[in-house]
Amino acid sequence: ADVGDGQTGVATKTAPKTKRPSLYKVLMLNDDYTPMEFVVLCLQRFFRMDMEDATRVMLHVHQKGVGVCGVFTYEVAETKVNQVLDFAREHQHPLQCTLEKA
Ligand code: TYC
Repeated sequence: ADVGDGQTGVATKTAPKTKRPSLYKVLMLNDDYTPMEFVVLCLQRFFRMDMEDATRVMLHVHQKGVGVCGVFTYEVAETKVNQVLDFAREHQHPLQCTLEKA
């Protein structure tokens, strides 16, 4: 087929490529000093969990050492990590949070 670009031949179709963004887990880390209620508050405030889910995740981290708060695109995950770290620092708690490729 003449495709109008000065070339002739068999017309081929290229499927429109949509690239899905990589996803990242936000992990909460246990420590001996941050109050349980403060961790629950962080999970409610920055990860939009209700009291029940926030308590379940906090207890999981408390018992296992680490837990997943959610899975997000890089930019969103990074923002949430920084929100938790800033809020913890502000309240002088050693709470740590990080991201990891899903
Ligand atoms: N281990 C803390 C305590 O006993 C509670 C805690 C839970 C701290 C989860 C951090 O990510 C954390 N007060």
